[in-house]
Amino acid sequence: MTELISGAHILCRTLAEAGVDVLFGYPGGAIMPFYHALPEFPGLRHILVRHEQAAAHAADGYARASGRVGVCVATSGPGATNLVTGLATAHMDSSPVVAITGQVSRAMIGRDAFQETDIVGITLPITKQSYLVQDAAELADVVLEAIAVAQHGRPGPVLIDVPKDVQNQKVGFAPSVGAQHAAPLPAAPDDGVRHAAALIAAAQRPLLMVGHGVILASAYAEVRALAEKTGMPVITTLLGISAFPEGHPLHLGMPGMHGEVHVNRAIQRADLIVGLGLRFDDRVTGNLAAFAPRAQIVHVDVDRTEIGRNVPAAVGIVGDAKTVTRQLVAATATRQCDAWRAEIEAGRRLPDASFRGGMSPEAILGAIRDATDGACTIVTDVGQHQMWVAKLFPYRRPNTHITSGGLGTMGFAVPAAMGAHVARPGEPVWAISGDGGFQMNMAEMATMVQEGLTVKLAVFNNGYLGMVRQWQQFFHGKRYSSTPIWSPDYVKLAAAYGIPGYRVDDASDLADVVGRANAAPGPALVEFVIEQEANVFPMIPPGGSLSEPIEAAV
Ligand SMILES: Cc1ncc(C[n+]2csc(CCOP(=O)(O)OP(=O)(O)O)c2C)c(N)n1
Repeated sequence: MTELISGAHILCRTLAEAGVDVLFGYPGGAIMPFYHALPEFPGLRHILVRHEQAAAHAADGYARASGRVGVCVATSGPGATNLVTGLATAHMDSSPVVAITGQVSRAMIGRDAFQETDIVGITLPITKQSYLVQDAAELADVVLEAIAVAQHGRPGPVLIDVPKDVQNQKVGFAPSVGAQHAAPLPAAPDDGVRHAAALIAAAQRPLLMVGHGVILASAYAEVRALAEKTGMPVITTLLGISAFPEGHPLHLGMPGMHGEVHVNRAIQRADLIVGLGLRFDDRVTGNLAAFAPRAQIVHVDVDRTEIGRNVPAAVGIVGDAKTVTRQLVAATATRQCDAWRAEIEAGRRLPDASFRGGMSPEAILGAIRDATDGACTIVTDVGQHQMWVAKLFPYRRPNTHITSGGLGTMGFAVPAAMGAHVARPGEPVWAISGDGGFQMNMAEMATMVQEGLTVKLAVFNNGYLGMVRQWQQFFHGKRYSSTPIWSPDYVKLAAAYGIPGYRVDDASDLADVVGRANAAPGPALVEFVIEQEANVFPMIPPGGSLSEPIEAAV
């Protein structure tokens, strides 16, 4: 039966009926009708953040941890523009986020009205799709389509801009949940799979390179089966970390700018690289002209436009990682690569975190692993600590490493960890940040307290914007221009928010303090005082080839 309800009610109702149960947002003038309707939908939990950027990152973290769409809400103008960094982050990392923004009323659009911004125009290049909804009668279909588009194929963010008068407009509403908007994914062509299987059978030095697409498609078992059937050593990109068990004998580690030397050397010697769900971006390849000079490349990606974009593919297969890998497992003959593995292993060294003992990254991350029994989700920020975590944390379960890979967004960890916690309320979630990135979104501690979000906050305090300082050390003659950074007293800061805060500057306290912080009932903050000028090694200079790592302090 058709009933007369407002656009705001249609929005809430359609979200709830589509299975959305949490929104991260912040109100304001142009979105007030939506917020007026919201309390009538108790199934929609609203989490009030302290900055809209955090709403977008939290929705992104929720999406990555849950495999479902993450939703954020903001008002027009500054509210909407504050979402932009979060949407760009989600776009670069293929995360299904739906953003709902208020817009000035239709009659005011184009008049430089108060808090008017063309957010559809601004976000066009960083969303899969953006809608300006001009009629409330279209809202239900737009919301359902947006949710489908965000998740379909290669996931990504979608924006729905709703003028205030459209939120107030009353129209007849007939629920249409269940409508199918997404076209089916293309089936992987058999000849591509057969060709790839033939290349795998013939290769002397094959590698399997695993990216975010494997996590997005939950293709863990399939990838493991392919690796074990063929003996191909496995490399996991930054966003592919936790897609393959760390301790598995076939696992090599991370490639690229801060990848281990034996991993990059294997790439340079390989005669075949089977890339599953990755972009071959510049942080992975280094100088493209010198990348994997002997390798043919099989590139599997759900996004047709990625194939051949950065590296030429001998075989390109369009399809999701789970389907295609399953087909590859069926098509490949059993083989092993013992000689090749022995050649790689001969060059393997321990990951070099540039200093040992004391307050080393290994010791800190080991304490977090021990306190959580390894059963935690780690969300990292951007910088040196991010690379240390990527290289050193022993991930045991799939999809337990969340980071901003493509955009490299400082400030991501704290709010994204809030979203991850909402998606996984029963397990520890640790946000690991540097002193720079933490200060970008530390106001979200208030959100955690108000909303009861149990996120553990680790701050690696080296007194610098460490990764930039490291570049200055190597490429700018040690001119530390604007990279020393002052911090507040984090223990007092935590106290001001009413949460436990700890400072550790002696490794002998690590186990005790991290254990207490992890066991505390709500959020807790631990500041780790680390060596100021530690570096992340090895390092490929920007634009350099994977064959030319800087391996130690100079
Ligand atoms: C929003 C944003 N601004 C600037 C940068 C450039 N950047 C990359 S790493 C980095 C330093 C990070 O310092 P910190 O958070 O203290 O972490 P550390 O590297 O010391 O572990 C900067 C400034 C960025 N990635 N993101």
